[in-house]
Amino acid sequence: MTAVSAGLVRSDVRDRVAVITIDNPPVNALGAGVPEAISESVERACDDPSADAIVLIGAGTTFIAGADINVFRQLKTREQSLERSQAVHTRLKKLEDASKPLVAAIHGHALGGGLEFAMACHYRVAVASANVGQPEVHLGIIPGAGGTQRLPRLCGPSLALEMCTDGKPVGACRAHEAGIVDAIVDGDLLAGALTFAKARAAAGERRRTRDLQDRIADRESGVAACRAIRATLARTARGARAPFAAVDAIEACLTMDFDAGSRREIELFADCVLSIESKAMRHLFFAEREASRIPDVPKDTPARPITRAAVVGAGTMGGGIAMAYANAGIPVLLKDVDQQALDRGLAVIRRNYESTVSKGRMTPEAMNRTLARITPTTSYEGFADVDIVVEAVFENMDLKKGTFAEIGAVTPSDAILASNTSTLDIDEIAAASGRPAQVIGHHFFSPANVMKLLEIVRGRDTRPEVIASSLKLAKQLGKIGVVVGNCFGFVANRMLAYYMREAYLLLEEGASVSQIDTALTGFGYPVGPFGMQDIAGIDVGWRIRQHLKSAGKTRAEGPQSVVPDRLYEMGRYGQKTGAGWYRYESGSRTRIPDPLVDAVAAEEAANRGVTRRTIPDEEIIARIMTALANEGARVLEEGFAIRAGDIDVVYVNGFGYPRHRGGPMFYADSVGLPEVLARVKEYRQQFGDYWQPAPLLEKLASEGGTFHGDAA
Ligand code: 3H9
Repeated sequence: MTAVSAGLVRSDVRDRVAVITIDNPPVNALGAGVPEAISESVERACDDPSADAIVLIGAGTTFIAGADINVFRQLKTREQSLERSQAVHTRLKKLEDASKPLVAAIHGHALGGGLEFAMACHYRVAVASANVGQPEVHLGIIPGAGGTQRLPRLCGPSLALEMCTDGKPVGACRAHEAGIVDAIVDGDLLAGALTFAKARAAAGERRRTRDLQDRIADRESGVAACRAIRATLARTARGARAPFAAVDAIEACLTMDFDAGSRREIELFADCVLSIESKAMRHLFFAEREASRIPDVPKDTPARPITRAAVVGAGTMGGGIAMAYANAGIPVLLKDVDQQALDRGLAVIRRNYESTVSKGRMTPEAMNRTLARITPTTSYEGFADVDIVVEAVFENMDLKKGTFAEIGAVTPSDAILASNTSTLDIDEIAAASGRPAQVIGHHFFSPANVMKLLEIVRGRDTRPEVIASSLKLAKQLGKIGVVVGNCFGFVANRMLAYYMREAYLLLEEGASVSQIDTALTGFGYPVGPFGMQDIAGIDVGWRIRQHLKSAGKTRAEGPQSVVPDRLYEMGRYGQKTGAGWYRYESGSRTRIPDPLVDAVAAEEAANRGVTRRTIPDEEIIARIMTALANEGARVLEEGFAIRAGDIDVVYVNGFGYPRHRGGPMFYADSVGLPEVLARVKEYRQQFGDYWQPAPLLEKLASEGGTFHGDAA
């Protein structure tokens, strides 16, 4: 056995097969030096008389997770991008021309450039647990190393279009059925890959993906599939560029030869990688990972394993939280005060799962297994054995305090006591438990079993271990945890109040409900502010406002529109009552604009002495986004969010803020902080002193800085 080591890539020969091992932890990304070292190792293996075939494999837990995402930041001009991509394409063609059978052995992930390297090999074998994918659209780019040209040649245009536009990886078994992977290896991957490679060498077989034509021979139906997916994307990927560019590149694969198609891919890649959309999405990729780094909670802080949980309150939120635990395989007690409330909650949970089953996204067996993890109860029996309790009772301080006093008494002294409150003071709740160091906010977003965000609210006394455990638990639940401070509304709802304030005021000033919602969906939101409230319930906001009034507080500085209160008084709570900001036909969720609501807004405008006018869509976006960024700046300078990126992560994952805009703070940076500041000042002149620039915004704008430093 001979061995050559080049740091990031090792080579040795085993049983007449050269084994090239990529060793670039943590995910074997194709950072500087890695592609070069792979090419050199393959060349050497081709020249090595002691090897008849070559296997490319990853060290550690994965094959290759793709290009190093940091590298894209260095691309400043189109020429640089074109040149770099051309070099990668040339490299992969050379790999494909290897004179000995070249086999990629895949475990973990073969993503992006990782799959592209694998497709430039002659064959691919994988363990069943591996997955392969082209996730580039999640970074605002398209596959840039031949993926859009080789993938359709292996699996046909339909699956290639799906993989390159939704970015979701596919499992090895599906990839095998589709032709992306040639064999599934049972047992040891390297042993299986060696056997496979030796057999190809013995048969004298080598297959270059770029020569394959069968799967793309039916050009007409391929082009029709491109047309169809563009129509779907026009609805589902509003405002995004990359998914459409991916379709264009795959269409080029169907209508041009390999080299011309590759040139098209290189050009489209360059357009995408330099776009603000890609910058925004790359920012979020790193911000979502950075959110788990808390300066005063070191990485090695012990985290309590969560194996048994309890949820108190079986309403909409409590039920959704119990589902999130059950989905993650954690047994959960679900407690409510009486059997009737419990039965109601359980019926909703069952209906939710049944709907998932009816859509083919879950098997009935999996549903029964998951449901069996939820144990309903009307007592605290079993609470002595849980690792965590999540309180999700009605948003009322006295009720929450009473609940915490009870759970403090019945749970182990080191159990985590979490509150799902969205606005109430965590410290006050914590004091009632008798164990404030164990208390923390776990603010889920509705529907709690679906939305990715977990806002983790640290109280004055919360122990670092409880914070570390909460972050780890968020990952276990498939969520992104963001640690925030204990201010009114925390980060998410504190800023939302400003978003809604502007929406209400714009309505009074003359924009219609549907104009405002359409402007925001055009910006990229899945649903506008009024459509969203009709889903969440106008009664929910009304209750919070009542609570605030009695405490002598307001949610956001500035005029408080009474239009939402008027709707509440009319019994218009939203979709659940068939009318809210819109009206709904029985059994339908289609939003039908209702002139009555605009008439109420006009009446209230007259009461406040506001002259109504035609408002351009650009003003709607500018006012709402400026209000968000200005309040975000306050949150940041007051220390309730650790980083601007955390605010972005909260908004994208909690409220459907469009990913391709990077979040409210990133968007402000991309508009330019001097411009954002100028808008605040202009609005102050136009609308009143409640528009006050946040000191941090003023400071950064005057220094030429940004909220994100050099990430923006
Ligand atoms: C591409 O390939 C373009 C090509 O078409 C053409 C090019 C010419 N780069 O997520 P985790 C880091 S575009 C740099 O916590 P997991 C990550 O930041 C790329 N860094 O682990 C984190 O660092 P830290 C297409 C990367 O087990 C650490 O690794 N590929 C990269 O939950 C662990 O990551 C993708 O989009 C990278 N490519 O999930 C795949 N990947 O510890 C992106 C990871 O300092 N990656 N890091 O915070 C993923 O989806 C997940 O990381 C993966 C593992 C599923 C692989």
